[in-house]
Amino acid sequence: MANGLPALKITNVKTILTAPDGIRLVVVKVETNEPGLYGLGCATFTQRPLAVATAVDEYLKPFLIGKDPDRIEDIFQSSFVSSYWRNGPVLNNAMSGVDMALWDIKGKRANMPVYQLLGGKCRNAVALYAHAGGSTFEQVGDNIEKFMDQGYRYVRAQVGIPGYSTYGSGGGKPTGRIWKPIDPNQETFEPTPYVNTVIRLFDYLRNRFGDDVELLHDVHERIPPIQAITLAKELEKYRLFFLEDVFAPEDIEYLRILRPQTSTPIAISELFNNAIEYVPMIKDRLFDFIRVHISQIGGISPARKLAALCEYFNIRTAWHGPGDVSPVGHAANLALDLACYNFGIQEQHVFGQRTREVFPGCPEIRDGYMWSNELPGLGIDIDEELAKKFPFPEHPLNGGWAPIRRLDGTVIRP
Ligand code: GCO
Ligand code: MG
Repeated sequence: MANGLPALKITNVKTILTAPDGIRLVVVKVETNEPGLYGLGCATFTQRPLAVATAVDEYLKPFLIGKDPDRIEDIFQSSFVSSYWRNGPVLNNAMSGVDMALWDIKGKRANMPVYQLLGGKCRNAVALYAHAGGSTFEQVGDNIEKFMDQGYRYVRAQVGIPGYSTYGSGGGKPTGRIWKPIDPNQETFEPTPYVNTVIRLFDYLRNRFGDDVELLHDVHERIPPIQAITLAKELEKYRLFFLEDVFAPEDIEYLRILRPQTSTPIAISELFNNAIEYVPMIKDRLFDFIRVHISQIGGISPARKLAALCEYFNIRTAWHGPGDVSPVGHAANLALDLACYNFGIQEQHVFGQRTREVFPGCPEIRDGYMWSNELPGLGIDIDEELAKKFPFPEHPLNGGWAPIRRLDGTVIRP
């Protein structure tokens, strides 16, 4: 620390784009002037990955080179305002790549896993929920049973709706009349058959399993708010662990109408980017589980504050954990899950062999739990040469989503 200036400096910031299992992942690597000392962060916004790469490579890199990587909070706050306009998914993901990498570096410097820097373990391992889908109730039930046999106490149940494209499950065995869309080539969804089928699904599952398993469901913001309220009320008797994304972010004020009507536990927020979307909802206790996608809000720094805020309102964490969170992002989820008292549940994604080879140290999943490998930092690395062998797959929309429409052709929320 000569002349009061830091000896340790950021020397490079770069994005690594890779898709070992076909899912577009964006990882940021922050390098320092200390040989071998670098950090990794997740910046995966799988529908717009190239926009995030531009934000990192063209804007954050020149802003950060020469800065002290120990000043995580200062780097977060100054990057946040360096674009003046802020809080969007692209810039938040770019900042998350850097923020997680800085926590990784600090952990390596301290020779401690990141969960230690956050206060140490509140629990030995992190309970996971698995995804069980199927085109019939029996298939969904059989898949739930398989997970229970592997030690899972929490399972998300999604069933295909005949004739429609359904989130979380393919197919759907026709049981009644199938209405044809005006345009036969479009992906179609109708809310009413979905709501009716899901209510029957949970009736079937509770009859089959009694109280042996905790059940979850993701509505994926697809239905009109008043039907979502009906669904939440009807499902109350099946005692879900949580019902996710009953409303689109644009409709969250409906939570104020839903809450007095049902005690079905509500999980929401994977689509939130901006603190003003969640802070008012938290202070009014309008949901039970915060589902934020950590890279979408800017990384570990904002997420640890959010978890602490939620703790005072007894809202539990259920950080978003699908396949389009990179293994680095899952390692960040794990660090928070272990250290935050108000942990609720963690969504799991079991990465394929290729992804595990590209990311040595990928969090271990065993007996329905995720475990820390106890390595310093986030405990995860990347084999850059191998990552290059899995470029983003060719796709007409570069990974963007095609629309889903009603029978008459009206586009809906995905
Ligand atoms: C979930 C989610 C995801 C999202 C996906 C979007 O709860 O796991 O809803 O499956 O759809 O992450 O890219
Ligand atoms: Mg979801």
